[in-house]
Amino acid sequence: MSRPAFRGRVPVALVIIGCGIVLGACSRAGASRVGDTGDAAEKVYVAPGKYDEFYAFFSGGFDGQVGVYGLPSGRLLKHVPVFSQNSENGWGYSEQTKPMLATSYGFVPWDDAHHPELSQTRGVPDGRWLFINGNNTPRIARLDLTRFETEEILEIPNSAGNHSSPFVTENNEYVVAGTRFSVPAPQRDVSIENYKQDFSGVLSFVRVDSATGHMAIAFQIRMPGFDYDLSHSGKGPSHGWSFFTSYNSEEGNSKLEVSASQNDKDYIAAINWMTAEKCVAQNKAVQEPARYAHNLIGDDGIARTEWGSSVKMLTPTACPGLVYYLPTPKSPHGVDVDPSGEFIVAGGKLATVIPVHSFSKMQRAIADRAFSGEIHGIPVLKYEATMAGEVQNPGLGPLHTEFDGKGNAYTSMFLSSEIVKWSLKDFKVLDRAPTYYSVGHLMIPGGDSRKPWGKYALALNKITKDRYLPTGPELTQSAQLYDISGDRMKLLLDFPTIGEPHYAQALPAEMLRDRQLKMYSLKDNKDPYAVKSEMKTRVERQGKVVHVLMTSVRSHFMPDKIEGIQLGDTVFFHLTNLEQDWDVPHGFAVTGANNAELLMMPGQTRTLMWVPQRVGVFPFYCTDFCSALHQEMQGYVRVSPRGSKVELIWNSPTHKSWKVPQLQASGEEHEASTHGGEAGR
Ligand code: K7E
Ligand code: CUA
Repeated sequence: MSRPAFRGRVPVALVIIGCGIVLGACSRAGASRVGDTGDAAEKVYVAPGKYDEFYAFFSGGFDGQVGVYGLPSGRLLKHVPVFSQNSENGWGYSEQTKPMLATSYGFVPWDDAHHPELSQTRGVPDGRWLFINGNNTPRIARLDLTRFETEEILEIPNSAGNHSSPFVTENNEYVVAGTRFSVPAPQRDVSIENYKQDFSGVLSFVRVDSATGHMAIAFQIRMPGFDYDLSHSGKGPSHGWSFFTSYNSEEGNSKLEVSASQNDKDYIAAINWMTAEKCVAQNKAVQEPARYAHNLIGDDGIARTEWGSSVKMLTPTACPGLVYYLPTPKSPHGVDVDPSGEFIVAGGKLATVIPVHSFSKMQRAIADRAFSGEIHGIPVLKYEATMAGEVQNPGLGPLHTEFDGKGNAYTSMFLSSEIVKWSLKDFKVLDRAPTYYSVGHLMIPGGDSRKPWGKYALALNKITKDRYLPTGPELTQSAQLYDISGDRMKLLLDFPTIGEPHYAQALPAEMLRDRQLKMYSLKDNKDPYAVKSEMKTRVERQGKVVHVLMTSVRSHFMPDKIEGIQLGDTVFFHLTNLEQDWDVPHGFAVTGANNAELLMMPGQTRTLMWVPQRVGVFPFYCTDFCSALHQEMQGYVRVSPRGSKVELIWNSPTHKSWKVPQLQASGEEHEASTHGGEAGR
């Protein structure tokens, strides 16, 4: 077995100032091997009116969303809101979508999204769904890829920093969720000094319904109080296993840059989820109370929250064979399984080699009980017993590895700012290409699946300075596209990204292109406040709540004059877009609204809550340029003092006279919420 040439610790100081060093080293003069420019331009040029070859899905990092880009052009196709409110289309502001952001902590309109993962069939992306983790308030979201919309968000209890997530198994049996920060689980009032006794690291397995995609927490595993950083699931022969890196096996609770960098090795936790299923079936899991939100958009287009009340908790000692620890040098970050399912590659960010574990050797080591000890009852396999080899002198700061399906691996090197290509045959470095700068994840289309499409590698960079026109202190993040079809990598393109892309996924455009929904069917619109013709538009008062059932069609709203609103009222504008044509949304905004605009897709109903602040007459208008008479698409709402005698009137076709009595004068006070969900208030 190969031995590392240098096994000393990378000084912590180097990590901290690494970017500085790297930036110094990577002067612009070093902008090496940009194909030749003409050649590179041709490879990324997608002529006007032509389509890109791949859809690529980037996490937005601290922007909480998903960015969809075309490759190879790098053109932004869509910004899909997930965990963060989006003023552009009212996501998280409209009454129909507010419940999507419900959590056990209340309404949480932001998160830090790191890892998009395409659903898979037999280990290959199938183009059905995209999963993505919310790190800060632990959640997993599922996007529907016929609409490019978030359809479901599941909160993960007992977790704190849902970082090693979602990482699907071969047939979406599970998406996983490992806690980055260990915490008292369940939460309780203990001293931080009691970390070693009272903190644990919970790993969650979330079942995905194969027909609907609906998620449900199947079981959780209570682990030692390490930081569980990243994950990937087995494939082929290793199907049935999921692998999680951990750092801080020192179980430090402060100043981790030092306290968690003591041990020469940390661990990959190898979880046999098929064994877990057996243990759960044998009632070896303990039902523990846990409150968590499960938010799902229904057939009627309205999000509702259901509350989970318990989880099935497994402990490794109660379920022998469930977990093994694989010692892995130096605070590993990424863990990536090659297309064959045999090699488990770790990115030891402080390590000087890239360690590669062998799944078949791991199986043998388990059978031979080649253990070097145990931690809280979890057997630790001997390092040598599972090692397939180490990639020597790869560079500094290995983080993540992807594969091209042709026997090569590509590892991102954060500190030395490069992508390193190496062979899965002999673990020899074959090529290296600089990145500008400080690459985090990298992505090859299908590169974490059984059948990578290869062709391109994408570097997702942390630092951009000097690559684009400067924009003050805050700079965009950046991606770089490399051609990997030949022996040597060639940089083709730089392009800025929205938010901080941590990971990304991509698949051939033809898998999604012709399956896109073009509009919602007006006929099938089940929103209780939908009006499907202008004849049915109306205004209803229920106590201090006023419902405006309004339509939009090129180029007017119906009604477009409303009087009889009073200060102290809460007004719900329910806008149904009557259009049945592709790419004709209408927008709706009203003066002083404290939330956002609405954007109604054709056939869709969206609801905006408006609490008038002062007496007067206020305009509303369409915000999306929809026709030559878009600027004419406007109206007025009159607000009178509380107790005013002004009658509730509006100008729908059936009520043209302005002398219309109230439709429903129930006089009852109703709660100021129209659509389900606690967060919708
Ligand atoms: Cu390496 Cu959150 Cu996957 Cu960023 S993580 S780089
Ligand atoms: Cu409708 Cu502009």
